[in-house]
Amino acid sequence: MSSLGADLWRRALRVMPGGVNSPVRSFRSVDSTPFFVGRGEGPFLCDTDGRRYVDYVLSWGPLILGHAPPPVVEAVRLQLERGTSYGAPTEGEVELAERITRLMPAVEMVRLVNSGTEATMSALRVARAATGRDAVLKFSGCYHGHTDAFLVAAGSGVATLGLPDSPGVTRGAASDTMVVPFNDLDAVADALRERGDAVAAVFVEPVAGNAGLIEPLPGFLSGLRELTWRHGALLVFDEVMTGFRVALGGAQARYGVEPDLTTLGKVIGGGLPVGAYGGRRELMERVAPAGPVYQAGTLSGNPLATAAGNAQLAWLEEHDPYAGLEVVARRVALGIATAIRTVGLAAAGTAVGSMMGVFFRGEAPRSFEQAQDSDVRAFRRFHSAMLDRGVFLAPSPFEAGFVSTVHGGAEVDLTLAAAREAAEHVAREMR
Ligand code: KE4
Repeated sequence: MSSLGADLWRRALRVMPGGVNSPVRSFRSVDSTPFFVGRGEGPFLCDTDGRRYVDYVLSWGPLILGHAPPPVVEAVRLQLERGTSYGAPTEGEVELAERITRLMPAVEMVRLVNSGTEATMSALRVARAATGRDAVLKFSGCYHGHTDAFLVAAGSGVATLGLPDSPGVTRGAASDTMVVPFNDLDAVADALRERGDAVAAVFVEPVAGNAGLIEPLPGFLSGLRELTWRHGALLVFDEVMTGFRVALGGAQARYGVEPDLTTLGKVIGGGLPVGAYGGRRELMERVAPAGPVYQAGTLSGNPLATAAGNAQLAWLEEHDPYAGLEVVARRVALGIATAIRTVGLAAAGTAVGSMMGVFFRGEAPRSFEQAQDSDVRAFRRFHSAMLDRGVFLAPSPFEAGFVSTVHGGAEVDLTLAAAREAAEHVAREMR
């Protein structure tokens, strides 16, 4: 690490937990220490030492147009000169809400918040209020932000209640959460058969992006729709990551399954803090001040964030770049996997829209449990070797990667050349 980077890291560790403001940035999952970013340019990140990386993290999803895209920069610049926040209604909020509800018909009404965590926390509150039920079912490996109800590990047995997955989460908070494996409809049916009358909602990442990248099996999402209808539970698609990443209308458009509630974030903020939750009008009209379900936020829908989000979504709506994005994501993921297999290591690549995943295992996993059965040691070495060759992959084996509209042929060629060298380096190290 550069002397400036090393100095910044020493200072950061003294004043911030783990030196970061979000754990995954710490590079602990790859036994390393992070570089410090000086600037982002298109598909690149530049660190404080001037090194440049092809960036496949893209701020964990928001930057589908790459870093500092002109439409977003211009929109934020213009707004900045008119002020940063008012705490009063603005045209930008109406425009963003109309755009979201136009592009996602299942979202008839939407509330803007400041993060994905706020979105899922609030959607759960609406679901509990609407059904009068307390329990929630989620899937292992799916992440819905850090609200207590979702920081829960699977209990033993299908329908036994969850266990706190973090100190500070009470047994009471965890006890209403059930956890079953992703893509396992039988486990969902069993859980709902046993406790269905208590379940307010089933929360799912329609494409799991927090376990690497795991696609839904054919019929899984439609099966969830059928089972939740049958048991009177709401179906909530957490599209904080997949929203406007896997298709213009999100995973619900791609797979043709309409949830009752949808949560959003990342892309809809263009890199500024925005989350959102929305769905059927009769559900959302329960939210204060229209209804009794309380939720509020000082900076919710703030003009800078809505300016960025509107500019980014407007570009996506005009150009609909998803077919091309999937070609690039597939070329990168499968190309990296091929490079790794060429040196005799097991690897599988996956891509859905502009999201991708590479696993150090023979086949693409169908569940988090299968994803965990991969060579994490090899992944760590590969991540470091790719960084040394100017390619920044997510610093965890259980995160999705992202491409943008400005990841061009030159960047992909550089990435795959680096992957071939990095794979040989790892193979030598592991002999
Ligand atoms: P935020 O509170 O971080 O804005 O969103 C939480 C969230 C909710 N739902 C899904 C499907 C998500 O992927 C996320 C956040 N994603 C992580 C990346 N795995 C954010 C990165 C981080 O935690 O720093």
